[in-house]
Amino acid sequence: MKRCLELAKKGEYQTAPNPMVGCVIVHKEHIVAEGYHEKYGGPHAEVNAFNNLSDDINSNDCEVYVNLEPCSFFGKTPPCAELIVAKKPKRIIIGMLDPNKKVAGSGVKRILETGINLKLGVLEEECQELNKKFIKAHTHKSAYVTLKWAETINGYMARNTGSNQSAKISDTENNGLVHRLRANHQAILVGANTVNRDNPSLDVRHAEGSNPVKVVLSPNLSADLTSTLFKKRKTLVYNQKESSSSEFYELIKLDDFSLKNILKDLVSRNIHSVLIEGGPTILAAFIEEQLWDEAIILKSNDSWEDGIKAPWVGIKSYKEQTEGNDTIKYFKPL
Ligand code: AOF
Ligand code: ZN
Repeated sequence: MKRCLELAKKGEYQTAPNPMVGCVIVHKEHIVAEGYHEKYGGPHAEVNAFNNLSDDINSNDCEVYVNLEPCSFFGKTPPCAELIVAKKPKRIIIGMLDPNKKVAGSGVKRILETGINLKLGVLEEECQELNKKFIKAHTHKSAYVTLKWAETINGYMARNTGSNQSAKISDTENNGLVHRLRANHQAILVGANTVNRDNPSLDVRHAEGSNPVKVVLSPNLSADLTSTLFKKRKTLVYNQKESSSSEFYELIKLDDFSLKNILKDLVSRNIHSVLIEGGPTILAAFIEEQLWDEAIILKSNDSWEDGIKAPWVGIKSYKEQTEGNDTIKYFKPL
C-alpha cells in the first residue's frame, strides 16, 4: 500500500479533480506490475497496472493493492470494479472507500458479490491524507481551502498605503515552494483590493503543473478589469451585481454572497481546492468563519515599524521549516 501511495503521488499535478490512485499487483510475494492514474481523463490506476502485467502470469494467482476503492460506474473511463471481477485475483487490498457518491461502497460490494477475498482500510489515514482535497469536495460539497500569506517577523503582512504593499519574502517567493503550492490547487483566490493594489499575475512560474483557475472576490465589482490578471486565461469574478462572460473573465453573481456559497459554487464547477492568497480582510474572514483546511505562513526576518497586521490563526503550527532567511509555518485547524 505504501508503494501504491508513492505511485499515486506521481500524478499529483495532473489528476485533479480526480483522486491520486496507485495500484500494485503482487504474485508470490513479488511485485509483478504497477500503475497509477496519470492524468485527469486518462485510464485509472488498475487499468494501467493490469496493462503492465505480463501474459505469462495468471491474474487468478495475484493480489491487487489499490489505495482507493475501484470505481463502479462509466465516467470518462469504464468501471474498474468490473475489471477486477473479470481478472478475478485471489485477493484485493483497498486503502479506503471512494467518497464519490457514484461509487461510495458499490465498487467493494460488486467485488465481494463475486466471492473475491477483499480487505479494506489498509493505511487508511495515509490514503485519506493523500486525497484530502478530493475527499473534502465530495463529502462536504465545499472546496478545500489553503490559506497562504507572508508576514514580517513582527506580524505585518502589508504596508499601510501605496501599491505593491504585500510583504515580500524574497527567499521563499523565488524558490519553487509558492509556485508548487499554486500548481497543487485548482484555483487561486484574491480580493478586489489585492488586484487593484498589487496587480498580481497569479501564474505558476517556478514549478511544473498547470495554472490554477484565478478567482477574484469583488462583491461590488470594484476590481479593475484592465489589470494584468484579466489579460490572459479566464478569471472567475464572484460578485453581487451581474452575471456575464467575456474572453478573459466570467462575472458570477451570487444572490447570497458568502464565502460558504463561493466554495460550494467552485465544487459545482469541478474545482476541488483553492489557495487563498489575500488580502488580510479575506484571509481573516476565512479564519473567522472557520472555512479553512490548512494555513501556510511565510515568516521573514524583516521587521517593520507599522503596517497592516497579518491575521492570527489562533493555534500553534504543527510543522516549521527554514528556507534561507525565512521560516515556513504550517497550521491545521483543531
Ligand atoms: C479508480 N481508480 O485510478 C481513479 C478513480 O471520469 P472517470 O472515469 O475518470 O472517473 C472519475 C472518478 O473515478 C473519480 O471521481 C473517482 O470517484 C474515481 N477515481 N477510481 O478506481 C482510479 N482515479
Ligand atoms: Zn476506476
